[in-house]
Parts: sequence; structure tokens; C-alpha cells
Amino acid sequence: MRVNVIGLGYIGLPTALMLAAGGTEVVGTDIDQSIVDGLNGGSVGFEEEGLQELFEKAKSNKIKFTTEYEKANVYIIAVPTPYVKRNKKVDATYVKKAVCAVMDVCESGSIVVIESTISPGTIEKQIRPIVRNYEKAKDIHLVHAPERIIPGRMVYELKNNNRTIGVDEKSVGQKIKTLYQTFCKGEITVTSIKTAEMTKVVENTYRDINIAFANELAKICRADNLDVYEIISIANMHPRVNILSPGPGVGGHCISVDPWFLVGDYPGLANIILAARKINDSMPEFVLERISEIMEDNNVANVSRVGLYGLTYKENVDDVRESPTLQLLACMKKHLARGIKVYDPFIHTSIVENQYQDYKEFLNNVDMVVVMVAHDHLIKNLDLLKDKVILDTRNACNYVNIYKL
Ligand code: SAJ
Repeated sequence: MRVNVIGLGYIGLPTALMLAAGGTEVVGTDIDQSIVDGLNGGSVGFEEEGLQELFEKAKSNKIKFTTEYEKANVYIIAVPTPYVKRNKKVDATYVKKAVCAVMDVCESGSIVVIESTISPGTIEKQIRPIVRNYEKAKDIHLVHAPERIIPGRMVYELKNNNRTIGVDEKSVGQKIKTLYQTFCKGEITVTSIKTAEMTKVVENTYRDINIAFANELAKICRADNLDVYEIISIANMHPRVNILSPGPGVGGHCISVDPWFLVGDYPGLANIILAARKINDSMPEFVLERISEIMEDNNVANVSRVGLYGLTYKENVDDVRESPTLQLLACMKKHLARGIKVYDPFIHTSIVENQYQDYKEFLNNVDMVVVMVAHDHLIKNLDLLKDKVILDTRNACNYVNIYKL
């Protein structure tokens, strides 16, 4: 069995390494020469617990990295699927390009597994027509095997999470299941392609709606001066209730993106889903209102004396995609409000105005700190904040007299 993994990013690379470490012959392909050079030079490119050891094991099992697509029995495509901002539909361009390139090199009988998240029906409407254009089409098997791993716990979750495999034919499902079982100890469900596509988007949408509920509760509790965190923690003591946490908004490339696929594809039907998206997208604006109220209470006259802690979409990662802080800054810019200061220990290049690289210098220049992300770095250095007015949007600081959402 020879596997060609296409796209050596956050999902493709750990998957390729897992397969190779488990003894499968693997070729990893990426169009970005610098990624391939980095891997061939011995650097994995990003930090994840256990990834380095996995890399060493895969190398000793002769994993190969290249910019070329190669002949293989199975192709696993793990390239990005962003969404089109204008109509909120999935943009499958990268997947389609990868499938075309695979079709140019693969042999009849090959299996093409798409791991990238796609909206229900994408394989039928956009991928199958590409495959049909090739003479070998009738013997090419399409599969959808979406991943579920979370940044920060990727290696552990790749090994232990349950998985879904969508196929046309049960026998192909069994082959791919056996392949994934070389590293995955979780339960693997084999179903149809469209069900697998839908399930993946449903999982992230479920979380988005649950977070939106928590965020709406935060607004309701603020209006009535109740402690939303206490209410949620008591409610969650009920054996069948599990409300997630309110926050300054929802970022990242999954939970804030996937529900739009359903909204875009099922207009008029996806109502709760759309409302949830709107509530979560309204949170940065709500944080701005809180900042303005708290500034007034504490005689902080100028927004340039306010600092946002955290630029990433969640704690302890260096990923800023769709982050609530970026959403909040965009909102301020729209209202011609500028000058708020920003710091994030994970972001070492300057990506926004008034961003500091030195934490103490940042703190020296502000009277009020808004905790947008609760990195461990913040929690370990909480005493540095003791003279500041603090708005903690993550319920992470245990000081008294702290403002919450
Ligand atoms: N957030 C809240 N309140 C919460 C939980 C999260 O406001 O109670 C916010 C976070 O701060 C962040 C956003 O939501 O801005 C998303 O964070 P996350 O940690 O919930 O999820 P992601 O985007 O890092 O990863 C998700 C995971 N999905 C689920 O947990 C269902 C992961 O398992 C998926 O593989 C991944 O999306 C994906 O690729 O789809």
C-alpha cells in the first residue's frame, strides 16, 4: 500500500507522519517548496505535543516529501477550504486543483480520499464531474474522511478520536478503514459520502450554536446584573445540560466558518444556525460597549490608554484566523476609532496598528487591559495586572473587582 498525502499543513502533515510511523509507505506532497524544503531539512514547521517524535519515526520509515504528485494506491487530500465571503459558500478551488493533479498521475483503481471540510454535496456537484472527465474515471473511488482534531492536541486526537468515512462502495470503505486503523484507535463509522460531509459540518455548527446560546445568556445576565458564569456552572450540574462558555466572539477556521456552508446552501431553512452566527459575530461589538462603559466608570478618558491582550482566535495557539480581536479592531476602524493598544505573546510580527512585542512596555502604556485570549502566559503573570482596570472576556482571572462580559 502506497499513500500520497496532498497538503502538508496542520491536518495533512500529522496524518502523513502517523501513517508512515505505522509502517505504510508514504509520500507527502505540498505545492509550497519552502514547506517541502523545511521538512527535508528536518523541521516540522509547527509545534504540537508529540509531533517531533512522530516525525523522527516517520523519517526512519523513509517518508518522502516532494512538490510532485506521485503514483499511489490511495491519495489523501488535506488542503484548505475557505468560504467565499460574498455568498458564504464553500470555496473548493484548492481541493479541485489537487484532484485534477491527482487524476493526471494516478492509475485506474486508485482511491482518492478528501479530508478537507466541504459542504454537503460538494463531492457530487464539484468533484465527481472533474473525475468523470478522465478516461480512468470508472475505476477511481472517491471517499470523504473528515478529520476532527483540535490544535494543541493533534497527535493525541488523531490516535484516539472516532472517525467517519463516507464512500460509494462498502468494500472501499473497509480498505480505507483498515488504513486508518493503522494509527487510529477510535471507532470508525462507514457511511455515504453526503452523510459524512453533512456530519462534519453539523458537529462544528452544534458548537457554534451552543456558544451563541452562552453568549446570548451573557448579554441577558448583563442586562439584569446576574453572573452568567455562576448560572452556567449551576445549570451544567444537571446531568443532561452542557452549556459552553461565553466569550468575545468565535474565531478560527472551522467553527466560525462551517455553519455558513449550511446557511449558504439552505437559505430559509438554516434559521437557528444563522441566528447563532449573528450572535457570535456581534460579540466583538458587545465587548466594545463594555469597554466604553468601564472606561467611563473608571475615568479612563482615552482609548489609547486601553490595551487588548491576545490576538489569536483562542488560547495557546499562534493562529489569528477570524480572531475576535481582529473582528473587534475592524469594528473600531469602521467607526473611525483608533489608538487602542494590542499585545500577544504568540505573535512576533507586527500585524495590527499599535501592537507591542514587549509585555512590560505594553502594560506601561495602558491603564485598562481587556483580556481577549487567556494564554497561559497571562495566567502565569497575573500579578503584573494588579494596578490595572481589567475587563476579562474569558473569565480567566480570579482577582476581585474584575469586570466580566
Ligand atoms: N469558544 C468560545 N466558547 C467556548 C469554546 C470555544 O467562545 O466554550 C471559541 C474559542 O475561543 C474560539 C472558537 O470558539 O474562538 C473555536 O474554538 P474551539 O477550540 O472550540 O475549536 P477549533 O476551531 O479550534 O477546532 C474545532 C474543533 N471542533 C470541535 O470541537 C467540535 C475540532 O475538533 C475540529 O477538528 C476543528 O474545529 C475543525 O477542523 O473543524
